[in-house]
Amino acid sequence: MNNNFVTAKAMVLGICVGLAGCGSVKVASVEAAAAGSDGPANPGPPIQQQIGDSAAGKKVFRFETFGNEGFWTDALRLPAGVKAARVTPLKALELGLSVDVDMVDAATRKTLAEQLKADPSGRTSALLNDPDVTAKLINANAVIGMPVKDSNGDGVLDVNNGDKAGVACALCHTITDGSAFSLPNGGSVGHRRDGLTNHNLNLGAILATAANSRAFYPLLQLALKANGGKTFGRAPKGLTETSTEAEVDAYLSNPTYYPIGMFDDTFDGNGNPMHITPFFRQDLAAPFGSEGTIVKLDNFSNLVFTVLFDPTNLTTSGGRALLHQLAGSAGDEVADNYVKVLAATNVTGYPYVRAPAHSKPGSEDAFIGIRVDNTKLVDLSAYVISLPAPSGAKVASRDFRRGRQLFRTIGCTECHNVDQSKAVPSFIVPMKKIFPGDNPVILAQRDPPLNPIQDTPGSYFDDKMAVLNASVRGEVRGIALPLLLDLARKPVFLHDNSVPSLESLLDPARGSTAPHPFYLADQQQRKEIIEFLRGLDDGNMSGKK
Ligand code: HEC
Ligand code: HEC
Ligand SMILES: [Ca+2]
Ligand SMILES: [Ca+2]
Ligand SMILES: [Ca+2]
Ligand SMILES: [Ca+2]
Repeated sequence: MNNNFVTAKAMVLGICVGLAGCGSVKVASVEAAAAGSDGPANPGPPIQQQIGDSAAGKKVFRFETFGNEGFWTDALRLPAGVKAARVTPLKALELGLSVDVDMVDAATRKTLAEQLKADPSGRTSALLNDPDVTAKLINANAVIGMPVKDSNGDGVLDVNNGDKAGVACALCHTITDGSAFSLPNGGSVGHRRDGLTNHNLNLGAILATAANSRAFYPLLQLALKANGGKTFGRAPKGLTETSTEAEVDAYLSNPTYYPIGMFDDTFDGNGNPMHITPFFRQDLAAPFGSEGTIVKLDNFSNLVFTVLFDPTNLTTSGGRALLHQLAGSAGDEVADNYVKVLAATNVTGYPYVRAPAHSKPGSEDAFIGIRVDNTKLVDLSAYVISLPAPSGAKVASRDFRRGRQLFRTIGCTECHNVDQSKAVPSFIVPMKKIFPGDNPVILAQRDPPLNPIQDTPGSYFDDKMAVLNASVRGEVRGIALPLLLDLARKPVFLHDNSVPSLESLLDPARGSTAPHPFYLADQQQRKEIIEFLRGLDDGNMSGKK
């Protein structure tokens, strides 16, 4: 205990190393931390969500598209690309896609089980190597997150004969229990486990498989004239409105540029994919987005449905207004170029997701001025709030307890709660505090409340926040607190995937100016706190397991 105390004190001071705001850390809070605390003294205002019917919300989560199958099938042409590339079920699993075994017909299930018995790796399974089976699985709505609609109204689902496939929340936010099959580092076949992050999803490669990946233009890493042709992101060169399909595919399918388990959800022309976050217990997670832009869950969902699942909506007057507000002439250029790309690739009849005009265009309720059916949005909220967190890993109770005590005493609770059944603190951790090496260059001024567009060269950590950040709602540019749940399953850490393990996250070797520079020098203590983190769930805090 005494030992811990000394380390604790040194540690709290250690956290300050390299922090510009270090001088302003109050002595009182240092002492409180040394004595041990369960969470930040001022966690910020509690955030309430509007909720509807969770049973109805389950359908929304799994199958609702609001018409985005028009974008995915006619503009991006994903099913055509899957067909042309003769994607086998095994290949689909390698891309990280999952299959809902409950949607697969009994005969196919039986054949698969027999073939897996003969070769548990699945490599020689005739079924898993047959591209026609891929279409069959898609048509059965068994490929998770790619719902097929009876677009031609003939009562049959067939994506190769007039029907369209879209995208639902489940694509990124569901895995299976792998009860029928699980491909190492890939997808699985089994019963759905909604809300859990699909860490193996290779979205970049999936998007590249589409026949017209250029239709994803606003969400690619671009070089814009308004920015003097400069680009930022993980690729050395930005794409343009005249980049070929092959060039776009080369960007998307390179995991160095578009890492696995990540999605670039910002239409800012920057290549800034971020790791998919958990989507269970969303009553605990606000504000939403790693940068905390959005306070209400239904508003976040509306943005996903209206813009991310059909980015052609960015070419509407509401979409253009948002792009202009966020990025001025660069935003206008994205919209203008996007129209050119869509014309050059014969995309017509867009936007596909249409929704009524909202009374507060530009607010977080309707960033581009439209809002899909509110009942479905709040039903969805009810469902993802009802989804339980998975149980923490089984860890040695002695380590768990010692790790928890360390967590309480070395400064972690300046930001995080110990008890993960409590909502995360709602404040935004300012960039300089979470990333002392932040040293941004101002790229453009904007109208208040928006902060200037800025970027720290040489780091990806701040890229997500360059254009879109919590200054939209008058908050600072920084990072929102994450759920510390399901951590044992996480292969990489921090929103930008920059840290390969918990061991590395907490190892002072990363240095005092790195993102999240909160360390334990003692290896044994590091091990204990890691066991605590891995063991965390939303029910084990009082149980003192
Ligand atoms: C293509 C992959 C993908 C799909 C599909 C997807 N999401 Fe996400 N989702 C992400 C990523 C990546 C993040 C992390 C965003 C960040 O860090 O800012 C995320 C984060 C979120 C968050 C924030 C959670 C938090 O704790 O901050 C919410 C809310 C959310 N998604 C809702 C939805 C809804 C609703 C749908 C369906 C309409 C959906 N998502 C579909 C990739 C996806
Ligand atoms: C100044 C506030 C602050 C302090 C102090 C702090 N954290 Fe964090 N922590 C954050 C924020 C914000 C994130 C999200 C960062 C991101 O995703 O980029 C985070 C992320 C994490 C993650 C990664 C979660 C994930 O899903 O990748 C872990 C684990 C973690 N913190 C543990 C700790 C531990 C252990 C300590 C004490 C040694 C600590 N934190 C101290 C603010 C803080
Ligand atoms: Ca049909
Ligand atoms: Ca392609
Ligand atoms: Ca982006
Ligand atoms: Ca940067």
